[in-house]
Amino acid sequence: MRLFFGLQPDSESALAIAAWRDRQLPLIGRPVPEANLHITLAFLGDVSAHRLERLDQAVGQFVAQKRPPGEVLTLNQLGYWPRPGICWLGPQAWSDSLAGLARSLSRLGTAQGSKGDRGKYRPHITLLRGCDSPPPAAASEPLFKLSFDHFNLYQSHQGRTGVTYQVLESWPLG
Ligand code: 2AM
Repeated sequence: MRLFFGLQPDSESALAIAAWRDRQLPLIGRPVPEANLHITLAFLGDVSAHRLERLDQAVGQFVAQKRPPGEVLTLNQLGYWPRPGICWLGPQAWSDSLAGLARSLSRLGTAQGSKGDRGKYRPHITLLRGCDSPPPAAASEPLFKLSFDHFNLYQSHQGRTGVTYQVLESWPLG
């Protein structure tokens, strides 16, 4: 099963972000469907189904012990990564608690056989995929303030018409 942990923008924010993108950015790549907009906390990749229950339990224990706080992110920076070819929206700064949560979830995934993702954590929402050039500066700067009171474990399904993300489990923040 292809899994990742992430934060889901509330539906009003997702709508506003997609509308901003569609108005402000030229079509230099494939727009991510509004329903798929999310912030990855930790990408696990393939984890076998029989490890899922253990992963669930381990995350439940971690949350009960550490009580990770709620998070507020101000998304005001547009970025471009040439290698995956994505254009993204992210915060300029984020809390140590968010970086710590991402690191802990990645470790809990590795303990259940995930190969993980070794890069440095940088929260972002991918807006466009398949971009071979950076986006031009937008006429209206993005500014979205998002609050998160839970995080999710998602399963990624690759279908004929594209990818869909299914929430398998959620845990509270704060
Ligand atoms: P991205 O948005 O920057 O592409 C589900 O695939 C999520 O996990 C995506 O948001 C993706 O980030 C993230 N992810 C992180 N590392 C990945 C990898 N090696 N392969 C695919 N997705 C990855």
